Amino acid sequence: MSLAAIIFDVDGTLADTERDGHRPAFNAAFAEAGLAWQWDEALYGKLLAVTGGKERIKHYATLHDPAFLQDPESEHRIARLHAAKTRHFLALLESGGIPLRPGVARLIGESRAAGLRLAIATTTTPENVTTLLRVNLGPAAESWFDVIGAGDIVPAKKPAPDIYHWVLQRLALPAGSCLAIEDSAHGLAASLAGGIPTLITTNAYTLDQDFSGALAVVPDLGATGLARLRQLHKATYGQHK
Ligand code: XBP
Ligand code: MG
Repeated sequence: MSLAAIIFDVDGTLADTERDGHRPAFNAAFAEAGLAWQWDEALYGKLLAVTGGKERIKHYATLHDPAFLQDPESEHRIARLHAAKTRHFLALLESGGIPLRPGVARLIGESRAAGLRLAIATTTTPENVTTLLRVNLGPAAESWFDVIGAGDIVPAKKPAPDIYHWVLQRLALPAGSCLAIEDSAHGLAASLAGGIPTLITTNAYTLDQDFSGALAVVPDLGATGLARLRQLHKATYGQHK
C-alpha cells in the first residue's frame, strides 16, 4: 500500500500551542470571570492528561474546586469560560504569537507538490485550526486540507480513535495508506487504534511519554521530510501491495 495521505494533529504537532497559547488563554478567561484559578506550566502539564478544553476545565474543577461543580449552572459556566478562552487564544494566533514548528510548512509544501492528500485530526476547536493555518500559511491554506476533523464533532476525544475514524471515512482511504503525525501518547493511542502508522514529533510536555508502536520518534520535523516519511511508511506497509 503506498502512502496516499498525511493526517496531522494540531496542538503540539503543527505548533507549540499548549504552554504559551492555550494555557495563558485559559488563565485570561478565568481572570475575566473573577475566578482565582491559575494554571502554571507544571500544573498545566498534568492537566494535559485530559484532552479537550471544556473537559480539562471540568477535570481541574473536580480536583481543585469541587464546589464549582455543585452549581447546577456549572456546565453552562464551563461552556462560557471555554468560549472566552477560545477568544483569547484566537487573538494570540492573530497577533502572530504562535508560529508553526520547524519543518511543518516545508512538509506540507512537499506533500502537496507530490500530490498527497492532507487532513487534520485534532481535539481542539475548529476555528483554532483554521486560524492557525491562515495566519501562518496564508488564506488558501485551509483549502489544502481535504478533511479537517476537529473539536466536538465526535463525542469521545483522544485517546479514543473516533476522530481518526471520522477523518478516514471522509478521506475514503484505508488506514494503512495514511500516515499520522502526533506529539503525545494520547494522540498516538488514538491514531494507532484507528490503524494508522504514526510518526511522533515530541515537545517539552511529551518528551518522556511512552511512544511504543510509533514508526519513529523525532524531536521536530526539521530533518524529517516527505522522503523519510515514505521510507518509514514503506517499511511498515510496503510489503502489502
Ligand atoms: C489538544 C488538546 C486541546 C487543546 C485545547 O490535544 O487537548 O484540548 O489543549 O483546545 P491533541 P480546546 O493535540 O491531541 O488534539 O480548548 O479548543 O479544546
Ligand atoms: Mg497534540
